[in-house]
Amino acid sequence: MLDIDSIRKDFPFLEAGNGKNPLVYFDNASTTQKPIQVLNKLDQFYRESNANVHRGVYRLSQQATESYENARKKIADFINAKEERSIIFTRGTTESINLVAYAWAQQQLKPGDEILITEMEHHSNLVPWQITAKRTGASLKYIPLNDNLELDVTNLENYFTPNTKIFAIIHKSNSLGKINPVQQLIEYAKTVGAITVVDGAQSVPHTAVDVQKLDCDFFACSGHKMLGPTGIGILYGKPELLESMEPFQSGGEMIDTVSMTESTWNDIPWKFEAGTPSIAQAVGLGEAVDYLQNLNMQTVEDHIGELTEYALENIQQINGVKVYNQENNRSGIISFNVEGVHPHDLAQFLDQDEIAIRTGHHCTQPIMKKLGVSATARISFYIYNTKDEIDKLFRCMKSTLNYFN
Ligand code: 7TS
Repeated sequence: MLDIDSIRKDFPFLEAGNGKNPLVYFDNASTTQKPIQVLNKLDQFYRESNANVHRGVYRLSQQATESYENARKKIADFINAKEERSIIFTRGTTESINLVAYAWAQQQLKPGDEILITEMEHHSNLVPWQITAKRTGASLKYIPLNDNLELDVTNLENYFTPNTKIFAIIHKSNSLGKINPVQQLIEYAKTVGAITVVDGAQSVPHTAVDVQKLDCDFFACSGHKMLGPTGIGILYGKPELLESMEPFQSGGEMIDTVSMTESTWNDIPWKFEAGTPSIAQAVGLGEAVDYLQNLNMQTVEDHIGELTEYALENIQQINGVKVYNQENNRSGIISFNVEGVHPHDLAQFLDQDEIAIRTGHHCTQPIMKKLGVSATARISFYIYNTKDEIDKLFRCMKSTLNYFN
């Protein structure tokens, strides 16, 4: 079990509140708050060891390089990547997926090829593939959601064909909390020879991910959704694939030799890290990973699962609430609507009690279309959330609904 009292002491942000009420923060799928350990690490980096990486021979530059590369090692361990050179630092999941779309797919695909995604994707794992399809002449197909809002995995041969060259899938849905059977789908994708991309933005913060076990070709995630700073994310790629690819962006850092007419490329991962990277942010993410590992990811997952079950049980007792996707294999994220109340109005009322929930389409407009709504209210949990906070949310929701009725 997590020691929540002790964890909450690490998050001064939660104490601030609006003067009357402490903050109840239920928008963790958007971004998480940062523990004091990460804040201190960033502060210490800028105060004591700020320098650019991979350049100077002076002490500070070497220290900064060491901290930056050490963060890479921590992240490789965290997702069980076999080699550190598989870990590319990016700005986040969005940039990681774009890297694969631009530097792999747009170089490889041609008319007749197929890109396969799902109807559950965040726009970050949809729009880059639409653009890629347009540019290459490949066609974009998707695995649809069934009436239970699960991926229809019954007749996979309908979606995977010998022309499927790339299969990109969301690991855990940011609007439904659904955990997809990615391992099974990756196995299937391999039978048709497709390259596989997993959007792990919502899975890595909640559960122990093992990229070797998944055996995906690429895996993307964001630091800021797992206690780390903004501006830093990860693309994991199998080394042989990364080696075979052309660079994504170009300039300093990513080169080996440069003449006035041509250049050769640095080794991976640096071939994909053009320019000065987000150094302090990477170091901060390394600290966040240490924090999560100290808690133990299984314990983190259990805590989030327990909060989800508790919330799902209790939300049913509120009149007029419709919860989307209550079936199995979902955790951490609950989307719902209340009859007769626009989710934005609900969120504004809750905000007066310093309760932060997300409303909108959650960058998943196709899912909203499937649900037949333009927006939902969404609560999403993390390590510092408690059942008391859930009780408070539902108490406030009930009084808000009384106001409307
Ligand atoms: N993929 C998934 C599944 C996500 O949930 C998000 C962000 C992204 C990709 C993009 O991540 P970024 O760090 O590059 O922006 N999801 C959300 C959300 O649910 N609310 O705000 C951002």
